Amino acid sequence: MTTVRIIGAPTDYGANRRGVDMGPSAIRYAGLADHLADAGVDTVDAGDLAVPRAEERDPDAEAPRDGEAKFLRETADVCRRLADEVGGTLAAGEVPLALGGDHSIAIGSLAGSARDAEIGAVWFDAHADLNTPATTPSGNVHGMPLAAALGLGEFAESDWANATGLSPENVALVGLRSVDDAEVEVIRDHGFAAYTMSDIDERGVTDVTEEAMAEASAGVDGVHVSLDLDWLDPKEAPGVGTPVRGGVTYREAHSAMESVAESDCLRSMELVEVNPTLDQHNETAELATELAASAFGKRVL
Ligand code: B3U
Ligand code: MN
Ligand code: MN
Repeated sequence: MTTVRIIGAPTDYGANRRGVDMGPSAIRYAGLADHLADAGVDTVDAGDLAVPRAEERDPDAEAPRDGEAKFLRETADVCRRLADEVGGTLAAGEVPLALGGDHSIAIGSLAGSARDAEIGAVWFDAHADLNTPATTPSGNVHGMPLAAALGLGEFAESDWANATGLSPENVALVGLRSVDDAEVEVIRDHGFAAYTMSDIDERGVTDVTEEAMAEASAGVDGVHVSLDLDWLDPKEAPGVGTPVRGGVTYREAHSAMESVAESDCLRSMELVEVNPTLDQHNETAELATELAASAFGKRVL
């Protein structure tokens, strides 16, 4: 039987709003372990990484200039430790499920997942997360994790961000609807498989997800699935820091996660950007747990 190891990464260093650090608690409280049991997997909870609160850090110690990455040193510290947890989980024959926290944690998940392997990544997100410290409009690292893992721009020389086992041919982005100009260029230059909401409207979410999983898994050991809850429409998932109208519905999200399970190449996963301070009755956290269960194979019959 598959064993899923739950690893909490309660960081909000990479986000523009506080509160997303409470995501791991909210997701556990929503019944993650029970939902995963329904999917027929065993779970082990590794607890949370220790993450000092942002207020305890001196914001002036490393104040970024306009557009630079904020809290990059703190993010590197969290991601190094998360990469060790994720890498160790895989080495022990278990499947890591990281709970954010903001999307910057994906830098650690990807580094850990790609430690001794070639991997692909499928990015379910309204955003492309392909900014670098040079192109970011916000300074927020949660807009950069895919660029960091691919070693783009300033991340090329990084000893903690660049996941060398992940190559651009095995990256697919699904559900795009808020992409910065610099990110459009990166997508074009690298030829990523990138599916917008229009593609989902035209082709259906199952078709698109099956193709994304096939592209990401071609010739590699397995696929990391990164699920940013702002992929869903804000009506379904109000508890996120950067909601964008026009996202997928509850049913579409489940269909996509069922396609993830059917692809049978899920290697590691993360649930990110759940912000309980913006949520209604924990419904975004509940949705995250249900979607994880679908991705790990839960079915009605
Ligand atoms: N692309 C913008 C906005 C953004 C990206 N990811 C989130 N927001 N959650 C940026 O700041 O890089
Ligand atoms: Mn994201
Ligand atoms: Mn997003």
